[in-house]
Amino acid sequence: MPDAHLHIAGRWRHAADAGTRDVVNPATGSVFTRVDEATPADATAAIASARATFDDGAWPGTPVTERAALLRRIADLLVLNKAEMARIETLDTGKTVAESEIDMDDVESVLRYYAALIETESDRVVDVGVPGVISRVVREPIGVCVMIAPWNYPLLQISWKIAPALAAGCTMVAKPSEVTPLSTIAFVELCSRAGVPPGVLNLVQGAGSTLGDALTDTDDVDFISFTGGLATGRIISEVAARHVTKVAVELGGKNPHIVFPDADWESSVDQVLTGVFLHSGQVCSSGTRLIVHASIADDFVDALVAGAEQIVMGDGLDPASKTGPLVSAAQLAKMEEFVESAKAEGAVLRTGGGRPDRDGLDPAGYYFAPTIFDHCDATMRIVRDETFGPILTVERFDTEEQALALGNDTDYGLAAGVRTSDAALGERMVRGLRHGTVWLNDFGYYTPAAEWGGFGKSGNGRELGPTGLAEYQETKHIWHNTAPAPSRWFTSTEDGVQ
Ligand code: TXE
Repeated sequence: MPDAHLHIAGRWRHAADAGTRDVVNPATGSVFTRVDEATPADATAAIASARATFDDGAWPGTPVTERAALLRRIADLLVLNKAEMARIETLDTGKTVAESEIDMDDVESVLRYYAALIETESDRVVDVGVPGVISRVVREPIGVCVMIAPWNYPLLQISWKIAPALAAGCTMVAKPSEVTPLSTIAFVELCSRAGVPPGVLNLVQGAGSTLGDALTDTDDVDFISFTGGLATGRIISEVAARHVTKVAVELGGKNPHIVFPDADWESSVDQVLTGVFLHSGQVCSSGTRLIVHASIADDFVDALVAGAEQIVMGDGLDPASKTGPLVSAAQLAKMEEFVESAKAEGAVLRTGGGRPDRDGLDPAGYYFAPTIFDHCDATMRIVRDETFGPILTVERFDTEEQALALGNDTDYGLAAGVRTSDAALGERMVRGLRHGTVWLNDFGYYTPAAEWGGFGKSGNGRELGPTGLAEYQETKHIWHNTAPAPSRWFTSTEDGVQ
């Protein structure tokens, strides 16, 4: 890790006012390091660096093969440093090292995916039917990009932005969450070592509330890619609209997991549990809403309660831990508040609901037990709002139509799961569900080659896949007349106008 944490114009710097922020280990609640906290002036300097580097033209004009090779060198360096990067991610987020290692593998995959994709891109030739005219549509980098990322998958989420932006030839300013800055700092250092030119990838640290305007309320930015909460997404979209800046926002979800009575029992119990309790539920695609057929609901919920109570919770650095604490005291307080509101609304608490009663957990860590509320309905706040924690709600249905209606009864639309052994029923459901990703007899998986993003208030734009690259590009139509001749529109001899 560098000893200064802002990266502007190729140099590591401290904040203009020398300010810093404490970084807390969620497993212990204690401060273990500090990072520089940028001022708005630092953020403006970072934007200026990205703007000047883009406008200079050297980086956007770099041959595609060189940009692809650079992405692969970053991936190679990440692999070499995987253990340390995973440890940093765990210290910062609380997630288990096994999860952090999977995150690093996924970051590697996205880098290699966009390296390969950019090499296969070609111009589109358009036959305009005019002799001598060569017409083609080319893609060019969109320009200066601002990337604002959340704390649940700090490096993974920002890599979904940095990898396609580098592939496309953009310059950028990245801002990780102030809660989890460390892995992005370490990653930007790897990028520099791999040869990312100065000014291409700038980095600032700090709270969105202080840096947000400097990063978004400007004409110097061409694209803002944001992943985070709905309230922040709204603010950023409004600010960007004033500048007609393109925006893509991923704003989480309230994701249904629908279980029909003919679903495979063992995998359904297993995946409903992992779907909601992995990473203590701090996953935008977490399957927090179980929608289960009434005929199996009681037995199914009993099996889930038994499974939830066996989940080994602990410090993410302990290899025995299967899930870690919540990321912050604020998230813990939010879960406690959700539990109270669910009880007040009449949901039945079956397990969890507070701090886990287990030996060995640091009392100052932000642990919250896997929690299941039965007998919920879609009017309850616990069912409508994104909790972003380990809370499963249970709703029951009798007919296919009811299941579909419940699955779509959400303001969000990021992800959904359906479980049935009837292929025709499954296909009807996956086509009927208004969500950006739908799993049939699986849950939670993704690939860098397929688009990720949401319907409804889960946001707009897509990450990953070819669309995730296109977000960082402009298209340009080039009309080249190889045999120019006058059109004589205004000089026609027939009109006698010579
Ligand atoms: O998010 P914020 P928070 C959801 C989840 C969570 C809630 C709030 O429900 O409980 O959002 O989390 C930056 N201009 N998700 O408060 O504030 C901020 O610094 C520019 C879903 O942590 O949206 C951070 O880098 N930037 C989600 C990023 O926005 C601003 C993942 C996200 O923080 C800003 C995380 C501003 N005005 C939370 N204000 C998902 N989609 O996966 C804040 N930021």
